[in-house]
Amino acid sequence: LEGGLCRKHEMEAQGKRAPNRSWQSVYCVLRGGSLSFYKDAKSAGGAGAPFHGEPPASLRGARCHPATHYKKRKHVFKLGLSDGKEYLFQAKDEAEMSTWLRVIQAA
Ligand code: I3P
Repeated sequence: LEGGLCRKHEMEAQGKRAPNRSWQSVYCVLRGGSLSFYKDAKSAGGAGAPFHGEPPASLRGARCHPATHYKKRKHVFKLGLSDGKEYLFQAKDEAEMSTWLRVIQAA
């Protein structure tokens, strides 16, 4: 699965807030149990560099569920990685959010 989502980086590690907390558009690619981030579809397709040089996020042991506590935007889900990183993602609608949740939870 791949596609554009809005992303907010919440936690850098357990108990450590992420320094850059603004919402950003990222192009997400889920393959081989890892989630990779790119600036856009073009850089994801070619030999493009990952978004801000970020290494792929391993989904092993990750938790992913709707961010029911987050009221500022709709269709937001939360991804918590086993290393303590946490992200919020905003999909364009409920259907898109469900697809990402299902696929991430199955990864
Ligand atoms: C952040 C930006 C985010 C906001 C975040 C701010 O500032 O306004 O939209 O999150 O609040 O720190 P900046 O763009 O200067 O990085 P919300 O949209 O969720 O409020 P936070 O630090 O309370 O997460």
